[in-house]
Amino acid sequence: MQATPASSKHGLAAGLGQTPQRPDWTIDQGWAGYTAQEHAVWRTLFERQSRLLPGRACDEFIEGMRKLPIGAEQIPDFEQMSKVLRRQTGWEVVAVPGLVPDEVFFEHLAHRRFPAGQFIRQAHELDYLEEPDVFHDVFGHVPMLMNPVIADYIQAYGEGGLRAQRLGVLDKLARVYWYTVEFGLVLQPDGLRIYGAGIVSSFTETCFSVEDASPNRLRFDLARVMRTRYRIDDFQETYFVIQHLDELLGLANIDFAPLYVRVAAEPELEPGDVLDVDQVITRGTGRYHAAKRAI
Ligand code: HBI
Ligand code: FE
Repeated sequence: MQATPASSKHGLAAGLGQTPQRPDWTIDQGWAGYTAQEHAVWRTLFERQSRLLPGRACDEFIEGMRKLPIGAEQIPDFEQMSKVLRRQTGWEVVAVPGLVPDEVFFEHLAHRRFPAGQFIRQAHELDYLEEPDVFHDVFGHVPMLMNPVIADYIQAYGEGGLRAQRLGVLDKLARVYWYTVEFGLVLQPDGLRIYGAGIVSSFTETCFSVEDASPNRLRFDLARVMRTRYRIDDFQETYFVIQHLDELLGLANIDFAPLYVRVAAEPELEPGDVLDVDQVITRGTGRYHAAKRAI
């Protein structure tokens, strides 16, 4: 979920500080070891989001969640979830201590293994944490992995990430992931809905992204997104909107190489920029981020 660890607020993210137990950085989830307090934090987060999401999360998210053994009572057991996930889209969930090196992350995704943080945030940091915990990864990402289009798209992202690293353009591809898998919106017949895990697992950003007047909401365009920087420590200034999840599958079949060349020749864009060529769905007031800059 976060940008490359080096760019996270406090230098190397906690997860990367440790030396890995295994070369692929996976660990045992150790489900029996979760304390009552940790299950209680899960319950608080789960119940808050579950009240917010109907009418705000996309139908595919609600449907995916319904089919999974994920409930309010306890932190889900990854093996039990993986049994359902494998049958549905061939994915499984593996436990990791936190952020793992990019190439390890991509290697897992390319083989339909989703690395999910084993730890859960503390009760005093419900609304912001530096790196993806089990609530962000499991509640935010796993339901969408039940959807065949997203399942194929994220595997393609893994394969693309390994290529992008070799080409030295990982930052461009990471923006595509960020503005879709993490912070993407989709236009349903009954209105704007969330499919991005970073939003759907965030109590405050869920409403901000689809209801607040502050952010821009622009029609998704691949080259445009590749040029656009993003925020890692606050709400997004711009959300990119696709017409249907199938649009992402189209991306999985594009040869990014010529696109990387074209984008490299164009200036990078700030998160709040709006271009004349943009298809604007709502033009934001920018009030939220302006107020923060004013402090
Ligand atoms: N590691 N566990 C974990 N989860 C992530 O979302 C993640 C990561 N490492 C790298 C990373 N994301 C991003 O830097 C890449 O998507 C570029
Ligand atoms: Fe994430």
